[in-house]
Amino acid sequence: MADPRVIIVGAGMSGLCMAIKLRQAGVGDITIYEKAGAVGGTWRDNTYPGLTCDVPSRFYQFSFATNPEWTHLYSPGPEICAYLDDIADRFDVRRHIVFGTEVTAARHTGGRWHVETSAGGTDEADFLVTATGVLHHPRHPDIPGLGTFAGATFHSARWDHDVPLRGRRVAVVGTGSTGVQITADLAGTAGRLLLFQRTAQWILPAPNRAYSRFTRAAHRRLPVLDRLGYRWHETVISKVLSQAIIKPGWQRRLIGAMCRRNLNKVADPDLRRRLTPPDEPMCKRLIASGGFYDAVQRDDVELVTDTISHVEPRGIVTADGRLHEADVLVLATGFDAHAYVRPMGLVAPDGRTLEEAWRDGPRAYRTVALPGFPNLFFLMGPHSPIGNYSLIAIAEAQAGYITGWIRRWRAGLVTSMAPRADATEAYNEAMRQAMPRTIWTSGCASWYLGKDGLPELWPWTPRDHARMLSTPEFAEFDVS
Ligand code: N01
Repeated sequence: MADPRVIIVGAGMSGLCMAIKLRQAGVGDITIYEKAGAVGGTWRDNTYPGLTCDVPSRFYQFSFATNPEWTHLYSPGPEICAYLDDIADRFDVRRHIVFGTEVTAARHTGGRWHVETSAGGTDEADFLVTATGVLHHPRHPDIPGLGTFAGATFHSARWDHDVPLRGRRVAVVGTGSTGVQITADLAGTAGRLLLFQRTAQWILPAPNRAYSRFTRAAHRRLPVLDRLGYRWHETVISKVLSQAIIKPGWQRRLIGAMCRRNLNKVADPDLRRRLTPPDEPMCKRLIASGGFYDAVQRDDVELVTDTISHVEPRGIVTADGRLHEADVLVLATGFDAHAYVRPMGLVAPDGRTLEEAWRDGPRAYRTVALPGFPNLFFLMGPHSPIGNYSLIAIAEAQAGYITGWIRRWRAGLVTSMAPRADATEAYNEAMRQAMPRTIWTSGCASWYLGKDGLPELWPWTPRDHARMLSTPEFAEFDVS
């Protein structure tokens, strides 16, 4: 049996998952190119204060490598990063990783993918798998005068830990999951915290309880508890939150009521009014936080809801002409979620580029493959079910599916495979038909929406996604 050569781009959670699945299938000729110097992807890049995964730890982990040592219901970011670092060694995939090397281009010619790297090198492989993440490119707001600010300015995903915050005036722009977590954590440390909110967001109450030493010892001794914990959280999220998002029903009413009740914790009617979102709960990605409303009611925290006019050296000026003086300016303004895979330039055998294929927005076959681009697979590709769910579970389903195709190559059944254009179009049309039932189309702006105004998310349950990927439809592929 010939051993296929596989190049994986990115050593974040999903790249590691892919490599592990391949190794478990007996595929050993793997290279993972990672542009940074460490594994962990988003959990390596994001180090802001308060960084916590808002999916429970017992579910936000590999099903085949559960960790009894989680310290909290919701894991702090550094713990997840350490977990992924450990996984790279435990499953012996670190030796496949080439650090500090970015794949800049890849072209499919002569039946193989030919790859160019930032180091000036070239490589080739039978399969190319991109594991480049979703929220990777920080979005810098277009605020006039931003560059004139006299203090330190940085994006939340590029936190500058050399900048002292204790006792200083910190301005945070943005109230997405990131801005909310930063606010809950920095309140009380910063001398004064100014939170600039453009659109209020709904917040699901999520107090983060610590696991006792007893609980951890019990999980260490009885691995079945880890498995039960995984199954429990997966079931609750799948049966309640995922259902609430994709269709009307009691789940949607329940989550909405929980968010509205949570907002009532804000005692001051004017502050409560300003924190009341104009849209439905879950229209934007739902935020989960235990401490935000307490933080924002503190005397040393100010919620600013006037539109930002510009930045000047001393601080931020709002449309009412008021200058909000600050020493540090944090941009919690999110990411370019649609820059999937790019700027890497991919070229199909017929010369078509990925940029051309995705001119109207990223589209794929079943989230993992693209017509005309043989032996190319995506992890976290277009329309993956990434909202309020464990991305690790999704990566496992996708990596399992991709491994299935690589096994067939290895068995000599196929050498080239790409989904058919008509099957891809039928699948995308079914998604478009299903979108109006989802909460994302109920009227709000969010990073979920693509160029055509439609959500770039999976409109069914993550369990449906896993089911879909469990059985490859050979008839929907052009193979040779
Ligand atoms: O980014 P966002 P994020 N002037 O795009 C505001 C994941 N995540 O980094 O709503 C003023 O959600 C913008 O305002 P508006 C998670 O998937 C996961 O917070 O557009 N404000 C908004 O308030 C999440 O969804 C965890 O009106 C401006 C904010 O900036 C995703 O990352 C933790 C502005 C951006 O919110 C992104 O979250 C953290 C401007 N010019 C993040 N431009 C977990 O726990 C933008 N804004 C797993």
